[in-house]
Amino acid sequence: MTNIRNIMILTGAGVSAESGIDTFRDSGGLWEKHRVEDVATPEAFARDPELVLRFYDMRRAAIQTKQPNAAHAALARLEAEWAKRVPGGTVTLVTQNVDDLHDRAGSRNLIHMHGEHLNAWCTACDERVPWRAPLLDRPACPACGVPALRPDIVWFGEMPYRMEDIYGALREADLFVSIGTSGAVYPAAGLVRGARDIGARTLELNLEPSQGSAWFDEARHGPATQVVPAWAEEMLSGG
Ligand code: BV8
Repeated sequence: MTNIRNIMILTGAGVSAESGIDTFRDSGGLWEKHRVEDVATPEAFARDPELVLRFYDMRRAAIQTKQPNAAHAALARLEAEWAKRVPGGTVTLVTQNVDDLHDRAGSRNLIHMHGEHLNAWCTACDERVPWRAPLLDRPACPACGVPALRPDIVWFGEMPYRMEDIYGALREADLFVSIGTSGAVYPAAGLVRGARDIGARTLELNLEPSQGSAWFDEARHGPATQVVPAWAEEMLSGG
């Protein structure tokens, strides 16, 4: 792939599946065990905060026992080495995932558009604080002391984070790559069309065709820990 300077990468639950973190829609996925509207909406939190806090306490504890996999590592390496191969070139990683595996793998130019498990958000003073412990027992906010902490997660009906930064990087992209996502949730699922509109090449790396696969110039199907390192190596070796 020649004359590619700026790469935008969008990841979803599929990139963390081989680290043992449940995806959402696959069989046995999170949404099979819980109705979205019962656990991932502001209305659900108002209606039954205990159910929602227990759901996120379970997932927050679980990710702390998991490790980044070869796909996370390959994306961090691509980011670290791309500018050496293409002076001034950029790699922007936008993730829908709320786990910290991209961060632990070393990705830096990283946008968590749907929030992070390892942060808590105080609805009294609007502070976001690093958080690893449960929230079910309604602990006091370390900043203002009010017991008003909620998961720092973008729920359905809430505006995703840093959309201006995401659209800004999309406008500069020469290549848009979607990895491990079903393309079911917006505005994330609409980014590939934005990429096409500005003339960027589009590539899907996924276990199977996603709901948006028609929008991609190219698709490579297989487990992320296999297709992502091969693609990253190809990009870094000028393939
Ligand atoms: C909003 C945090 C206003 C919570 C999440 C337009 C049309 C229709 C509906 C809408 C629309 N615009 C907005 C909506 C409503 C809604 C929406 O999209 N609903 C859907 C269900 C139709 N969107 C919203 O509410 C969004 N907010 O719109 O605000 C707004 C915004 C902007 C501008 C103006 C107004 C907020 C959405 C965010 C909700 N929060 N996460 C939590 O995690 O608990 S979404 C959550 O679900 C994830 O973050 C992710 O985004 C999505 C799950 O999708 P994936 O990550 O793709 O996972 P999935 O399991 O589905 O697929 C996994 C894929 O991996 C599969 O394809 C599988 O084949 C593959 N795979 C599996 N194993 C592997 C693999 N691939 C490779 N290797 C493997 N080993």
